[in-house]
Amino acid sequence: GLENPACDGKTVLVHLFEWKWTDIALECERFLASGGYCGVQLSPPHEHVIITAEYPYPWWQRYQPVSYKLGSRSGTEEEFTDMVQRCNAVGVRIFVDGVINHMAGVDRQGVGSAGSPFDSMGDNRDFPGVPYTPDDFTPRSMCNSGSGSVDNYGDPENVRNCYLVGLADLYGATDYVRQKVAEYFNKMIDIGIAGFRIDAAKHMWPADIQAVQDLLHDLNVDQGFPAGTKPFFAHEVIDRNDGAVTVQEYYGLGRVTEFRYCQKIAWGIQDPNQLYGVYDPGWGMADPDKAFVFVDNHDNQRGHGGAGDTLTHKWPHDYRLGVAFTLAQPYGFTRIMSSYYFGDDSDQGPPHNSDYSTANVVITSDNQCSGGWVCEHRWPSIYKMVRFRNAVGNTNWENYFCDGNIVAFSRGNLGFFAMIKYGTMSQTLQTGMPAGAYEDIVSCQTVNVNADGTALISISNEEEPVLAICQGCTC
Ligand code: LM2
Ligand code: CA
Repeated sequence: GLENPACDGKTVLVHLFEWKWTDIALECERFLASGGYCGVQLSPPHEHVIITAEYPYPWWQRYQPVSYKLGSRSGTEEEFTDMVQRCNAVGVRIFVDGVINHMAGVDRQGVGSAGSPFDSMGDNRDFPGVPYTPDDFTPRSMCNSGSGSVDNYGDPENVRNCYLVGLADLYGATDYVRQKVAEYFNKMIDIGIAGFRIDAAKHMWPADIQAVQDLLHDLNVDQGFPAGTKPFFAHEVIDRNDGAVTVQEYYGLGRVTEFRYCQKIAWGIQDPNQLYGVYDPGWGMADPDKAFVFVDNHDNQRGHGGAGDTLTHKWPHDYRLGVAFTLAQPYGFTRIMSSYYFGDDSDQGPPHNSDYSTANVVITSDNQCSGGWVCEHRWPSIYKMVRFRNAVGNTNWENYFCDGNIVAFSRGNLGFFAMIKYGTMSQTLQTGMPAGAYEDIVSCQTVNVNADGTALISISNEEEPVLAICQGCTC
């Protein structure tokens, strides 16, 4: 379940949440290419509202589009293009967070991040930067809620035709809206991006998304994509068995976010006996070749959409285990979260300079980040497991072992993974691997596999209690 035609056999994306384009270009060149990452999910690149009054520049201002100009808190169109070209040059692909369900909230007016005026107050729907006018928004008569906002997740019409948290809902059934969105997407495809995360896909009709996808260009061959490659899609559908809209409705459009995985992995790290059932089709979870899987995302790590039972960087020990396990097991196409530090304040924006412009990412001498950036994607047991996932491909998991504390399994005969929740271990286990000496890619210690496939498996680092060997992998 790992296919992404834009990824050339690589199997993991990283979301560099709120990073500037200039920093992402550098990160492609200095780390991601050699780290084995297929690509980067960006924060939304479109022009967005700038919020200062009720809160200074919250991260979520970027989920309120003003136009499709490529001028945002992360940088200009020139910087965007330079990033895409430099990342493609080192084989790292760029995936855009597309916010196309809505524009700014109905309590907003002013000037956006690229200088476009807009007025979305009350019944006004004026977005000259696109341009959109009131005709381009879902008629109020199509929404059956008293407030005009989504308030009944049991009713698909309410979910798709009403205004999500008061955000002016685009009328995606119209040719004009479809064309404007496709124009925006095609511009970025022509620059050289590889695909999209579709924000709030649950709040759009699948047929309207399909109509946009039908208008899209193939990926840019001059940027190294094979001829005839369609853009990759991950549709954000928050389905936790708690509403009328299911991920299955979006199968025809690409991959779908699997938020039940976030719960399942958190429960499984809590009680390792539950880990083997982390993919549970009986629970409605998306098919392996449709699921887009992650331990946490920018919303649920801070109590926004789909939150509850979520592991994050705030519990580094358990988080490492959760991400390492996720990368080791076969289910889904995976995305790693890369965060900035925040306290109890779920509105707080990224690290910033005195004028609130986003701060540079700082790389330390031990290849980690500082300056307020967490960079989970550089944590050793995380990025090394990216290599493992690439190496084991589509193999099955076999030789599963769990004693409630140690969890171990092989991936065909290409790789073997072990982790321990508490304490250290030294135990003989079946690795499923051909006899020979391998290097544990996490600790760099040697693992000797015997002729019968068994090996003495030792984990002594309680901070990074993960061991992985794979064919063709070195530490
Ligand atoms: C998403 N997926 O479906 C994003 O992942 C999520 O981060 C977005 O919400 C949401 N959909 C809309 O794109 C975030 C944030 C909300 C925030 C919106 C819009 O989680 O809290 O809503 O972005 O910026 C904010 C205020 C809300 C207000 C609204 C409209 O928090 O109180 O509603 O703006 O002004 C009156
Ligand atoms: Ca909608």
